[in-house]
Amino acid sequence: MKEAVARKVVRRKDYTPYPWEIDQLCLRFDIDRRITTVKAEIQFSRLDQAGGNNAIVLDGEGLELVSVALDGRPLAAGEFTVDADRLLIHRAPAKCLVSTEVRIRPHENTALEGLYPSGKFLLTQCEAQGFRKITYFPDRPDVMTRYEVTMVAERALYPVLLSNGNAVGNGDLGNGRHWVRWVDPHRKPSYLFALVAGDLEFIEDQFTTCSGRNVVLRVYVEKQNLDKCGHAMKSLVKAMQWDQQRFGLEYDLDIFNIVATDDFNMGAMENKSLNIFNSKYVLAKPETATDDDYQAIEGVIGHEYFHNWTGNRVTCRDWFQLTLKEGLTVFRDQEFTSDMQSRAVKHIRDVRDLRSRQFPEDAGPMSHPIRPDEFVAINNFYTMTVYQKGATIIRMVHTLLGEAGFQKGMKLYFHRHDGQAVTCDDFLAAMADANGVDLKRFGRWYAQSGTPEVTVRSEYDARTARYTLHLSQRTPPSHDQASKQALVIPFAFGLLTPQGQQIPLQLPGEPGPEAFTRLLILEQEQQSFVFESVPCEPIPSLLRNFSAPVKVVYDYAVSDLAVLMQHDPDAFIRWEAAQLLAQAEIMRNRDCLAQGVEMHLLPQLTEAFAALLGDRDRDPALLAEALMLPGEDYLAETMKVIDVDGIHQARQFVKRALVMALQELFEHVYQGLNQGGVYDHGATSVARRSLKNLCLSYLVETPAGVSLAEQQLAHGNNMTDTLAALAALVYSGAAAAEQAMASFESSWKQDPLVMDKWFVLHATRPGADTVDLVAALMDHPAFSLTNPNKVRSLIGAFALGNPTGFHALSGSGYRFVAERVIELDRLNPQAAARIATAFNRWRRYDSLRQNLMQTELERIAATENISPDVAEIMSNALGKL
Ligand code: 7MF
Ligand code: ZN
Repeated sequence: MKEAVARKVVRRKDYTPYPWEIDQLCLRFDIDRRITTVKAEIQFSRLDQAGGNNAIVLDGEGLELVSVALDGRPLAAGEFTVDADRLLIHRAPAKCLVSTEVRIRPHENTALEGLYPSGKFLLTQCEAQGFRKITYFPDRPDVMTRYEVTMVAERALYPVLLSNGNAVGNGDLGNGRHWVRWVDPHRKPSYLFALVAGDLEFIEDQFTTCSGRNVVLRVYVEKQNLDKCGHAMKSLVKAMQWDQQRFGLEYDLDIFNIVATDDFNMGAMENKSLNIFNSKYVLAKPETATDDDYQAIEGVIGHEYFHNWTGNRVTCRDWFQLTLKEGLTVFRDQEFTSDMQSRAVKHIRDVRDLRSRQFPEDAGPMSHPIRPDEFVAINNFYTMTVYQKGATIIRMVHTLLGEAGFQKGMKLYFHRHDGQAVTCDDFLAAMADANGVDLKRFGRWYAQSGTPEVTVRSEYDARTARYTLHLSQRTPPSHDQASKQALVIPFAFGLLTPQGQQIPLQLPGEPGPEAFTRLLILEQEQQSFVFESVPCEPIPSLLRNFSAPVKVVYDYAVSDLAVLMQHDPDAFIRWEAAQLLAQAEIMRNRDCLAQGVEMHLLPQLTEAFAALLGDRDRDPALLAEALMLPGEDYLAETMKVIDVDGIHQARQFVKRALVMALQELFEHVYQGLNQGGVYDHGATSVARRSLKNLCLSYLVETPAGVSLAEQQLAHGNNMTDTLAALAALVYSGAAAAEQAMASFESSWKQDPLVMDKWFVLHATRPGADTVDLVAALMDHPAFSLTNPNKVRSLIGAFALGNPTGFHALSGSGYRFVAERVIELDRLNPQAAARIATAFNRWRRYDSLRQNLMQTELERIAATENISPDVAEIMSNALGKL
């Protein structure tokens, strides 16, 4: 198997430009669910002027070729070659027109790539390599052209026919069929092509851009969802406004369409002027969507809209450059959310996500730089690393250059590269040139994988009033790279007195202190920084605002953490201090458990939490983040050999012990925030609900709390409160949980997005027996293995979000997930490969579990006709040490 995979490795260093330019692509779709005919006319011009006749290579997969013609002349057998993934025209003149006709079968397409059905309509997904499942074409992002698309379909079944750009004509064909023609004036790569055909309805709004262009905005959904589109539309208008204000970027067409579908592999897709969304990132009303859902919708709508400049106008030369558009666009959507909501809360959540999901990825067998060097299945590289770490690396550029310098760089980037397909190096060069700085060394972040560790030591000399900080960096060797270089690490730093006052920071040679926070640049393996006139032995405040994606190694005294948690000016540091206190207490109890000593809570954490709960001045949303115990996945990463059950039990113990000690305070805060009244999702109400429901998640560990949760469930008028109460009951193991889940089900069985939440709750209930329930739920009428949201909510949530269930000692969790991966792979390799990553960290567990997981990995790897997607995950997990 390994050789079979190895043969198909694509390498970044092998990039060669496509030798043809394409002036135009005319497509004609004759649409039908069973057989759709696609006619393509492609205008070729040879780029190298070599003259004579040259071969033309076109990508194509699963296409039934009806005919191929060159300059109108049908080609005979010996003049072209077709195989499983290409069409080769042997000899073509320097300027020519290639015409093809193919048949495709959308209703057989369960991979949800190319043209496929969803409900009663048809739609496309082309990123990264889905266009080749629609027609023969050079399906690579550096081939950009203008598209003219004509769609023909039965009017009754497909009244709405959408594609990119402007609708330039339509007509009736008399036989019940009609046609619509679309022209996109902007050149684009094939991955941005889209088509939608079906019986959809829309809501409409409009937006006038800064230069006075009137843009029609539409959100298309199936009829029953028309009442859930308002928030998406509002978010789109906000995103358009924000991109003008903050980045000076204006929309470039007269129409912008969004389509929502229940059947989508990922979050959403930025097709030019025809964005397609997973319905969970469009549909919302208070009764069905939580505050987090509202938040996510705004963020994802922003993300896809922002791609219009970072991705579409300037795109990627090849797929190794994916982070060029994704890291940058995630950075932009993070900034959008930060400007719209709470900057500190957004950053804390992003850091939590990065640490609990990207750090493990980077320490495992799929470790890769944000700009990878090779891949088998490109779909496997839409990763936390490319997206989230990529965004953090853009954030470091922003930190180094400041907002004004960063915007100068963006301006130059667009000035140089608008309309082009470029590389990450081009981006960095624009940033560097616009600011007259050298980012060569910084560029190592693009090439090096793994999470750097920054070890901190310090001395204080009372006699000279000098404080010396020693920083050293080291990136552990990873699966893909044995040796690592020093990186440029912007390290934001401050000092507090033991009473919590800020100390102004003065470096040697400076006439006086400059600021309370200094951005130190660590670029050598080791560097020391001296601070003058430090009046007393201080407490260091390390990596303020999480200024770089690194692990800080420093042994804080518990009393110092208490000071930082209360007094540090940086919200991230205050949060981090609370998390470190909780982490220490959970892991100490884990040790107790392992040594057979009775678990017990030390007073420091209780005192710290009491202080947080009693704090009336802070943003309740920030308090909720601080009071949330670190997750089991994050704690697991801190152990050499992961103790799944010990971590779970110790974390549960600490949670219970905290609420025992602080029950009145939790109740008091809960009651103070549970004032009822009319529901709104303004920032203040959202923040209050988050702290209230955080309190409930503790209180439910007490009998009184269980009745609070039941009352909240009975009287809640919004999904945020309802789901929080239901989750509290389920996770606490309360006897009332089962009845509550049943009645939730009967209320919501018709709503697929709400049922997803119900599946997640079942799948993530801790315990070795959860696997049986998950297996049984596969027969639930609302479940379907062909729908990615269902697969993610039930199987994905179990495999990736339920440590005690998945890692059950019997091996039943592993067996169940392996079987589902194999089953799913036949339908949807991309979805199967995602779930298969649940086994990636197998070497980090005890030998019993290692053996069980290895058996399942080998079983999957040995399956006949396993997809390249899953094969790549398996060969990495098994192959490299
Ligand atoms: C926000 O990046 C952040 C990330 C590819 C599909 C959407 O716009 C996208 C697409 C994957 C994983 C995450 C996201 C997307 C995709 C995503 C969505 C919203 N170009 Br795969
Ligand atoms: Zn994206």
